[in-house]
Amino acid sequence: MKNVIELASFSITEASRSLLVTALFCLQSTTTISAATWFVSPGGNDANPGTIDQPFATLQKGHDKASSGDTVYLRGGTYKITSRAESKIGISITKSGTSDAERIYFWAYGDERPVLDFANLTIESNIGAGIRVQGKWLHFKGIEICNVKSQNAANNGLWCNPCTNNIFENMDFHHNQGPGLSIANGNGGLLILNCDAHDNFDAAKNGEDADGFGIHYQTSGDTIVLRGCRAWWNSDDGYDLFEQKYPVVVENCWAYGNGYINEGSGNGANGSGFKMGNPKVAGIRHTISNCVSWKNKNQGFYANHSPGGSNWYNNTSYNNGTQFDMLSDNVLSGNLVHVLRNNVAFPERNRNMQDSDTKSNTWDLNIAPANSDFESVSDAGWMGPRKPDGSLPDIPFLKLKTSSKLIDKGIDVGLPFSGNAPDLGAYEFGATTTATARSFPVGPAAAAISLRADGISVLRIFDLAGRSVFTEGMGTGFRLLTYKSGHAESRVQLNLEAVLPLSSEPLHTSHE
Ligand SMILES: [Ca+2]
Ligand SMILES: [Ca+2]
Ligand SMILES: [Ca+2]
Repeated sequence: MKNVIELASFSITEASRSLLVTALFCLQSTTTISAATWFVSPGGNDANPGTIDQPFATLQKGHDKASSGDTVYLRGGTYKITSRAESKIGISITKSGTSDAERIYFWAYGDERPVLDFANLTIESNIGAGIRVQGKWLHFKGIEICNVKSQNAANNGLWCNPCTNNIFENMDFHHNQGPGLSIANGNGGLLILNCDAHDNFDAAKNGEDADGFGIHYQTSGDTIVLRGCRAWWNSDDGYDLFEQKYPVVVENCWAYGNGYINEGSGNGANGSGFKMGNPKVAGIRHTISNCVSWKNKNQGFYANHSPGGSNWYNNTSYNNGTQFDMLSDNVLSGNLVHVLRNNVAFPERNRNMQDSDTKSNTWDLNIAPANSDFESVSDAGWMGPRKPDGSLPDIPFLKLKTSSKLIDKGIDVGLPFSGNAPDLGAYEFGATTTATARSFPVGPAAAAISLRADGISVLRIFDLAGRSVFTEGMGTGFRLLTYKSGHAESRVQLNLEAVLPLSSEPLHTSHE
């Protein structure tokens, strides 16, 4: 049974000015009577009832008990995985949710960090996985997946195949002997948000298959979005769309040092940061925007023989073997050309640009970026902890200085900008906030939004036991209602999306 209760409604009046200002704020609540909450802990027992005081021991058990709408919380600590669901699969996730508002939630509990360590598990080789996901409408959040082994080929950290309508958020896929996160087939509609993939290396294949993030073989359905992800020291490529036959959106992601192993000291295989090519089918136009790629062995941004072009907007390529390489085996023309706008190649070292529609990039404008154009060319801190909302750490690396000659030299491609025109590269000068899209489904829960004395509005979410499981400041200028669920059995689903203006002017909100 399900009914919808009105939580709060707001009207938002945006600050006027000629800046592009967009704001979207929505808050929804649905009540699902039957949703259950299950707990899993490294010290638990699968014979337990799965409560917070008597938790299960394995994610597999939590999954096996869960139904659509349920939440399976993983407590922090290391789970040594020692039994397998199938000969090639450690943990098998086959159940599905029913909709965006009623997923099955496999979440780290609060700020705790569960680590699924497969080092002691033998699984057969060749497209096996630590975890295989086949269900739909699932949401994984806050879980580390590492040390998946393989004897004579590559095995994935997490392999989602077929993969449809799932969310992977704040996950970390590392030190697996194959791709970190591998997506294959299915109907897309995925959000891969604020995830990391690093140090994946398939020694048995000389590193040829271990990409950080791989997305492949989808032919129909809905868009897959990667946002806020990092990929580094993967033996093959950071992000690879090999044989992906449906457009993908990659935005605000980083790639560093791919093609190298052993924390950068050893040689891996291909070594592209963003390998956005599909060598088989023309007319698959991916969009890659606001991404930063640096010190990868080979290309920063690479089209990988694709017979059709993609859109490359406002990316920064720094000190890669090659910066932008639009290699195709065909001569591209008409609507199959690559479209490159507002990108930075620092230094210019591009290849195979002859079939591209390229305007307002550093190389078109004869701008040679220099260290003095940036707040810093040191990447110190890039691997550091993410911000509380899961977004990438805020570091000065490759952000523009006041005096930078890259400011306002771009053209409008539909992305937010400040000043008179878009800047070149991944970071707009003067941008004070970044876009976030978040979802906060929790077990039987309450939420409160309040205004702190300093004017920062704060969203807090509590579980049934009254524990605060989420707290986040949401900036100034919001005046929001306070809500607390009166229904002990209700599930609160908060969908929050706030795209704040690239302006120092606050948003003004009032409730109706
Ligand atoms: Ca390869
Ligand atoms: Ca690859
Ligand atoms: Ca600007």
